[in-house]
Amino acid sequence: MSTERTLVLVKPDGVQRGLVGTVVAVLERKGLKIVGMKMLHVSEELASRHYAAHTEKPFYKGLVSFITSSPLVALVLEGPRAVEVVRNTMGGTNPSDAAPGTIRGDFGLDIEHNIIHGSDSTESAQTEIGLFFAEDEVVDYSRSIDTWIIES
Ligand code: 3AN
Repeated sequence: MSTERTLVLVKPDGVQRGLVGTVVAVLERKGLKIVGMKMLHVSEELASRHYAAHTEKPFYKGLVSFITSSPLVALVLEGPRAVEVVRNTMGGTNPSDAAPGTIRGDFGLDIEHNIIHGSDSTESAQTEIGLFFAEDEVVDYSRSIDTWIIES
Protein backbone atom coordinates (compact mmCIF):
# COMPACT_ATOMS: atom_id res chain seq x y z
CA MET A 1 0.00 0.00 0.00
CA SER A 2 1.44 3.35 -0.99
CA THR A 3 1.85 6.00 1.67
CA GLU A 4 0.55 9.38 0.58
CA ARG A 5 0.34 12.87 2.01
CA THR A 6 -2.68 15.11 1.60
CA LEU A 7 -3.70 18.65 2.53
CA VAL A 8 -6.69 19.14 4.82
CA LEU A 9 -8.20 22.51 5.74
CA VAL A 10 -10.62 22.94 8.60
CA LYS A 11 -12.30 25.90 6.96
CA PRO A 12 -13.33 29.16 8.68
CA ASP A 13 -16.81 27.80 9.51
CA GLY A 14 -15.23 24.78 11.26
CA VAL A 15 -12.98 27.06 13.32
CA GLN A 16 -15.79 29.50 14.18
CA ARG A 17 -18.09 26.63 15.20
CA GLY A 18 -15.47 25.07 17.48
CA LEU A 19 -15.19 21.94 15.34
CA VAL A 20 -11.38 21.86 14.91
CA GLY A 21 -10.86 19.25 17.63
CA THR A 22 -13.77 17.14 16.40
CA VAL A 23 -12.62 17.11 12.78
CA VAL A 24 -9.00 16.40 13.69
CA ALA A 25 -10.13 13.65 16.10
CA VAL A 26 -12.13 11.89 13.36
CA LEU A 27 -9.11 11.90 11.03
CA GLU A 28 -6.66 10.86 13.76
CA ARG A 29 -8.98 8.09 14.94
CA LYS A 30 -9.03 6.76 11.38
CA GLY A 31 -5.29 6.18 11.77
CA LEU A 32 -3.94 9.05 9.68
CA LYS A 33 -0.74 10.63 10.98
CA ILE A 34 -0.51 14.42 11.42
CA VAL A 35 2.78 15.54 9.88
CA GLY A 36 1.96 19.26 9.61
CA MET A 37 -0.54 21.54 11.36
CA LYS A 38 -1.01 25.28 11.71
CA MET A 39 -3.57 28.07 11.95
CA LEU A 40 -3.47 30.89 9.45
CA HIS A 41 -5.59 33.65 8.01
CA VAL A 42 -5.56 32.99 4.25
CA SER A 43 -4.65 35.98 2.06
CA GLU A 44 -6.47 36.82 -1.18
CA GLU A 45 -3.33 35.75 -3.04
CA LEU A 46 -3.13 32.32 -1.40
CA ALA A 47 -6.89 31.85 -1.88
CA SER A 48 -6.64 32.62 -5.60
CA ARG A 49 -3.77 30.13 -5.99
CA HIS A 50 -5.54 27.43 -3.98
CA TYR A 51 -8.79 27.86 -5.92
CA ALA A 52 -7.17 28.49 -9.33
CA ALA A 53 -9.16 25.63 -10.88
CA HIS A 54 -12.43 27.36 -9.95
CA THR A 55 -11.73 30.86 -11.36
CA GLU A 56 -14.47 30.58 -13.97
CA LYS A 57 -17.11 29.15 -11.63
CA PRO A 58 -20.06 31.35 -10.63
CA PHE A 59 -19.34 30.69 -6.95
CA TYR A 60 -15.62 31.66 -7.19
CA LYS A 61 -15.95 35.14 -5.63
CA GLY A 62 -17.94 33.79 -2.70
CA LEU A 63 -15.42 30.98 -2.25
CA VAL A 64 -12.48 33.39 -1.97
CA SER A 65 -14.38 35.75 0.29
CA PHE A 66 -15.38 32.85 2.59
CA ILE A 67 -11.93 31.23 2.84
CA THR A 68 -10.33 34.63 3.64
CA SER A 69 -13.06 35.70 6.10
CA SER A 70 -11.56 34.18 9.25
CA PRO A 71 -8.65 31.89 10.22
CA LEU A 72 -8.51 28.24 9.24
CA VAL A 73 -6.46 25.26 10.36
CA ALA A 74 -4.29 23.55 7.76
CA LEU A 75 -2.99 20.03 8.17
CA VAL A 76 -0.80 17.63 6.26
CA LEU A 77 -1.94 14.06 6.90
CA GLU A 78 -0.04 10.92 6.00
CA GLY A 79 -1.13 7.34 5.54
CA PRO A 80 -1.84 4.58 3.04
CA ARG A 81 -4.00 6.07 0.24
CA ALA A 82 -4.42 9.18 2.42
CA VAL A 83 -5.98 11.27 -0.40
CA GLU A 84 -8.87 8.88 -0.97
CA VAL A 85 -9.24 8.04 2.72
CA VAL A 86 -9.68 11.73 3.60
CA ARG A 87 -12.11 12.31 0.69
CA ASN A 88 -14.24 9.38 1.84
CA THR A 89 -14.10 10.47 5.46
CA MET A 90 -15.08 14.08 4.69
CA GLY A 91 -18.05 13.14 2.45
CA GLY A 92 -19.55 14.71 -0.69
CA THR A 93 -19.18 18.40 -1.56
CA ASN A 94 -22.72 19.33 -0.52
CA PRO A 95 -23.23 18.56 3.18
CA SER A 96 -26.98 18.27 2.70
CA ASP A 97 -26.39 15.22 0.44
CA ALA A 98 -23.23 13.90 2.13
CA ALA A 99 -23.56 10.46 3.72
CA PRO A 100 -24.26 10.29 7.44
CA GLY A 101 -21.11 9.23 9.25
CA THR A 102 -18.94 11.54 7.14
CA ILE A 103 -17.68 14.88 8.47
CA ARG A 104 -19.79 16.94 6.06
CA GLY A 105 -22.75 14.58 6.41
CA ASP A 106 -22.72 14.84 10.20
CA PHE A 107 -21.81 18.49 10.73
CA GLY A 108 -22.98 20.60 7.76
CA LEU A 109 -26.07 21.84 5.94
CA ASP A 110 -24.83 24.19 3.25
CA ILE A 111 -22.45 23.78 0.27
CA GLU A 112 -20.74 27.13 0.95
CA HIS A 113 -20.09 26.15 4.57
CA ASN A 114 -18.80 22.62 4.14
CA ILE A 115 -16.27 22.63 7.01
CA ILE A 116 -13.38 20.78 5.44
CA HIS A 117 -11.21 20.70 2.34
CA GLY A 118 -9.19 17.66 1.27
CA SER A 119 -6.98 17.42 -1.81
CA ASP A 120 -8.66 15.53 -4.67
CA SER A 121 -5.57 13.76 -6.10
CA THR A 122 -1.97 13.06 -5.19
CA GLU A 123 -0.93 15.71 -7.75
CA SER A 124 -3.11 18.42 -6.21
CA ALA A 125 -2.03 17.29 -2.74
CA GLN A 126 1.58 17.96 -3.65
CA THR A 127 0.76 21.41 -5.07
CA GLU A 128 -1.54 22.36 -2.18
CA ILE A 129 0.90 21.21 0.52
CA GLY A 130 3.51 23.41 -1.18
CA LEU A 131 1.11 26.37 -1.09
CA PHE A 132 0.32 26.09 2.62
CA PHE A 133 3.50 24.66 4.15
CA ALA A 134 7.22 25.38 3.92
CA GLU A 135 9.33 22.23 3.59
CA ASP A 136 10.55 22.41 7.20
CA GLU A 137 6.98 22.69 8.51
CA VAL A 138 6.20 19.12 7.44
CA VAL A 139 7.75 16.66 9.87
CA ASP A 140 9.09 13.15 9.27
CA TYR A 141 8.63 10.84 12.25
CA SER A 142 7.42 7.36 13.00
CA ARG A 143 4.77 6.21 15.45
CA SER A 144 5.23 2.96 17.31
CA ILE A 145 1.44 2.41 17.07
CA ASP A 146 1.74 2.16 13.28
CA THR A 147 2.60 -1.51 13.50
CA TRP A 148 -0.94 -1.98 14.89
CA ILE A 149 -2.62 0.20 12.23
CA ILE A 150 -0.72 -0.26 8.98
CA GLU A 151 2.10 -2.77 8.90
CA SER A 152 1.51 -6.45 9.38
P1 3AN B 1 -14.67 19.52 -2.88
O1 3AN B 1 -14.26 20.47 -1.78
O2 3AN B 1 -15.69 18.52 -2.41
O3 3AN B 1 -13.51 18.91 -3.59
P2 3AN B 1 -14.97 21.20 -5.24
O4 3AN B 1 -13.49 21.10 -5.43
O5 3AN B 1 -15.88 20.86 -6.36
O6 3AN B 1 -15.45 20.39 -3.95
O7 3AN B 1 -15.31 22.70 -4.86
C1 3AN B 1 -14.44 23.45 -4.06
C2 3AN B 1 -15.26 24.22 -3.05
O8 3AN B 1 -16.11 25.11 -3.74
C3 3AN B 1 -16.19 23.34 -2.22
N1 3AN B 1 -15.56 22.79 -1.07
C4 3AN B 1 -17.29 24.30 -1.85
O9 3AN B 1 -16.90 25.07 -0.70
C5 3AN B 1 -17.35 25.24 -3.05
N2 3AN B 1 -18.40 24.90 -3.98
C6 3AN B 1 -18.44 23.86 -4.84
N3 3AN B 1 -19.57 23.86 -5.56
C7 3AN B 1 -20.27 24.94 -5.15
C8 3AN B 1 -21.53 25.51 -5.50
N4 3AN B 1 -22.30 24.96 -6.43
N5 3AN B 1 -21.92 26.63 -4.86
C9 3AN B 1 -21.14 27.20 -3.91
N6 3AN B 1 -19.93 26.72 -3.53
C10 3AN B 1 -19.51 25.61 -4.13
